[in-house]
Amino acid sequence: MSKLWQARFFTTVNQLRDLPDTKAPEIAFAGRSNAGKSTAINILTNQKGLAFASKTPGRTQHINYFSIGGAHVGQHRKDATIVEEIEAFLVDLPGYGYAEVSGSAKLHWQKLLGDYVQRREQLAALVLIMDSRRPFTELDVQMLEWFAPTGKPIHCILTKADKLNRNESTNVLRQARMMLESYVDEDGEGFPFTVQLFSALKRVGIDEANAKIIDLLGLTDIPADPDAQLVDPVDSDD
Ligand SMILES: Nc1nc2c(ncn2[C@@H]2O[C@H](COP(=O)(O)OP(=O)(O)OP(=O)(O)O)[C@@H](O)[C@H]2O)c(=O)[nH]1
Ligand SMILES: [Mg+2]
Repeated sequence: MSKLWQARFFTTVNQLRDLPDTKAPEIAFAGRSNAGKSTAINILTNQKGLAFASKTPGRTQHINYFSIGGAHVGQHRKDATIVEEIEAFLVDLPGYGYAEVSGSAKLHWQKLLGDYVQRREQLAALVLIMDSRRPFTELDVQMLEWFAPTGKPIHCILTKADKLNRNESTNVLRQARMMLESYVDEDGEGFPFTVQLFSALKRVGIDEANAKIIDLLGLTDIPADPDAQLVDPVDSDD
């Protein structure tokens, strides 16, 4: 059992001006299309279909908000008193880098993502989801560099670690740490960047990611229940 298991669908938005007028801290999952954002949210919330996960890249095309706490919040009940009980939000962002999205739609999303991560005050931290076989693509680095100046933490999750052997996993984690440590501000200070390996399929790194997200959101987790029922892991994609 984790506090994140309380997550429920809250709202979906298509434009920055429609972002919910909420006060609770939020943590956003960003990453390339197909990297495993929605799957990670499903595993962390122990709900198979909460965030849509798919073999077809580009499925998450809106910003989806999931609320934590405020136990009686329903999808259509957004009145102020109920919204106040919400303790935090998980935000599933549309994936970037999806080749078949048309030029103008791509620009729309690129701009929206950039503006959202740079300006959203409620955003406490970013979870950067990357395929462990090809982390830190150009667009991932751009996302990192857009967000770094806010001074807020970035937790990188290297997904699909089940595709790597032990040696490859060790190497990719070490290289990722070196890459993140190479960022320093004008005073030579490092940024609050962290990284871990993750596999939804083999259930690797779930506790670590859970603890990190709970911490970044300033929540207190609820004690683990050894008898809790876990949802099925995902299907491997390729
Ligand atoms: N082998 C393996 N496959 C995974 C893992 N996580 C996700 N996948 C698969 O990767 C594919 C894409 O996962 P999604 O969670 O839909 O990816 P996404 O980042 O939300 O993609 P968009 O919504 O397009 O941005 C699906 O077929 C998943 O089953 C993992 O840990 N291991
Ligand atoms: Mg998705």
